[in-house]
Amino acid sequence: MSRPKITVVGAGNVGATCAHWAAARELGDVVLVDVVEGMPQGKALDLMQARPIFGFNVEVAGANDYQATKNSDIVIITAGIARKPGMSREDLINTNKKIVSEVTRQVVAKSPKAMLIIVSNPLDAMCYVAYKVSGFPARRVMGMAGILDTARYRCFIAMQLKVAVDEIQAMVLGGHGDDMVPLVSNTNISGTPLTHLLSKKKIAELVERTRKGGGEIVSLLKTGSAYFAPAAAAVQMAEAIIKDQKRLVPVSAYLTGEYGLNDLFFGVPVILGARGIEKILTLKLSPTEAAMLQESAATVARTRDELQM
Ligand code: TXD
Repeated sequence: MSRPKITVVGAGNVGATCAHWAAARELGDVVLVDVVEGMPQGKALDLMQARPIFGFNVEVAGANDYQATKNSDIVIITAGIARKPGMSREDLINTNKKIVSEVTRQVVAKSPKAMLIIVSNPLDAMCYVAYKVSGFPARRVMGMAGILDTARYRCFIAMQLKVAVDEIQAMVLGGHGDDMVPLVSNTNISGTPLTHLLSKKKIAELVERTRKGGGEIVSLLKTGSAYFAPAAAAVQMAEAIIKDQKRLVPVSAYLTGEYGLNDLFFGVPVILGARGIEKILTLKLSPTEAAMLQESAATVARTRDELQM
């Protein structure tokens, strides 16, 4: 039996960190691909040399073409440009549309059965690009955003309440933009509703910080965007598929009528397992949350229309 094969396209901050988490967790062999000559090979070799220290036994290879990616089980696409201070995710659309189209074409030619996990921004639109270009069934194309946005939300709540992060149950839905929707009504701390523990004003502040969570890091870094938590989130998706975990997590999925939305990639709760997106769940939302979700969907639909595909 061979090990699962995970390709990561784009060996920059997020891509290299995905390779790091995936290899350290021994999810499978990893291939890092980038257009910059020598860089993916150098990072792969460096990771290979970390193996004797932490004792993980998987192969990591770097390449500038797709030969080594043949028959990948999972492909994580992080190729593209990242935001600089003052830029919105939507500002990246034209450059990243070209990059994600080209990368998808090359990936699917070598790995026709792979699951595609898209990371490049603007996220929901780039999922649409990969879906259209790949011709894959919708259950095999998905975007990483909701797990990250939820992790940020859970992290801010834990910091505020000074409790362990894994006691916080929550979900952030919607597009991966500043109008994403943290579901306050569903948030609980080991069963106790968040609304019993914090004032409305405090909760509103945490929600706002979550929505601007990516931007906060962009302004601190000044030369790029977040990558540790984004990579952890993408690798959790890969792990759920490889281990058939049936995780209930928010991911950007192709909708055909769910939540009243059509022909749109959008952050919704799904069951993630060996068949990819095995089910999309329709949650009962408060009227305010439902309205916020529709507002976020309108933004995502505008960006999709700009793609003209
Ligand atoms: O929540 C989310 N989905 C995100 C998305 C969280 C964090 C980052 N997010 C987006 O991922 C970000 O806005 C960017 O669009 C991507 C990648 O972010 P990263 O921080 O990793 O950017 P880098 O460090 O600039 O790396 C991008 C790499 C870089 O090494 C380029 O040389 C490479 O992509 N690149 C390519 N690789 C292969 N093929 C092609 N065509 C290509 N073009 C660029």
